[in-house]
Amino acid sequence: MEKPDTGNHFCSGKSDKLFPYNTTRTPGSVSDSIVIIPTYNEKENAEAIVRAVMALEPEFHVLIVDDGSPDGTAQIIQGLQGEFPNRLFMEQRKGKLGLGTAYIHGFKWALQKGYEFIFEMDADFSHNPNDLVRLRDACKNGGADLAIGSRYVVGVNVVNWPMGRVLMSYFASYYVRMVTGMQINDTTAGFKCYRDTVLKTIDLNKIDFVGYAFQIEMKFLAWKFGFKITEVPIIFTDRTKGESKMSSGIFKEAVLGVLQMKIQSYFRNFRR
Ligand SMILES: Nc1nc2c(ncn2[C@@H]2O[C@H](COP(=O)(O)OP(=O)(O)O)[C@@H](O)[C@H]2O)c(=O)[nH]1
Ligand SMILES: [Mg+2]
Repeated sequence: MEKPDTGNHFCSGKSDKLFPYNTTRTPGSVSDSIVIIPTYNEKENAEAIVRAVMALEPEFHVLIVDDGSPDGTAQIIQGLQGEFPNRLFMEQRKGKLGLGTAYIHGFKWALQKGYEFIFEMDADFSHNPNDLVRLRDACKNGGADLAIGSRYVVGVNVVNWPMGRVLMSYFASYYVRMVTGMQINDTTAGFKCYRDTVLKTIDLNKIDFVGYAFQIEMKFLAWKFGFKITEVPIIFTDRTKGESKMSSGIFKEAVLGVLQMKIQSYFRNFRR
């Protein structure tokens, strides 16, 4: 009997080219939606987050992009793949290459497979998997090209983060709004649904940021290209298991990077 395509491939990061997007979906898979979940040392959350997405209606597929987690996250995912054939995929990279490049890799993979709705979600349950349905609905039925799970549509919907982190995130969002002019409340959000056209339009090989600032850059480009962006209110809850990978280096990348990004945008053409 032929084994199902587990989708497990080793790769080295930014230089990988999966273009052009001639779609190569495994027969038998029916979903138009794939949730990309980047992981680094998420052994406490890996199984539960996969099961939570797999239990949803309508059907979602999952792509884990693991950066060689030393804690064995990838082995946990491999152990689940037999249970979810043609629904649970994994790409393994050799080391911790950053959240941004993990997503870029995942986007290229998902476009090549022909998914129409491509999601970003954290592995640590800060993003409630049940909200995937509302994000999808905003794109599929609400006409959005990019739906953002937003903490700051009405007030601040963050649970259990230390006050310092809440303030930093809130004012980072404000700073980005001021510098870029984007009318988005939660500019650093990492819970999103992209319509495939957005990711096909943005040149994924030219994304500058590797860390969390990547989230800002993707929104900025989608906005500059004139895509319809909708914010869907969500409640963000701090992780209860495992550790955060946030660092001050990531923060510095964002502060100067956003200014640079804005200046560079004056010299770019955003016609589709
Ligand atoms: N593949 C990959 N995943 C990462 C990397 N850094 C963070 N992550 C994942 O990105 C998500 C968000 O990271 P997290 O540590 O929860 O950040 P925080 O919520 O901002 O504190 C989690 O699923 C992490 O496992 C990385 O360098 N590579
Ligand atoms: Mg987190």
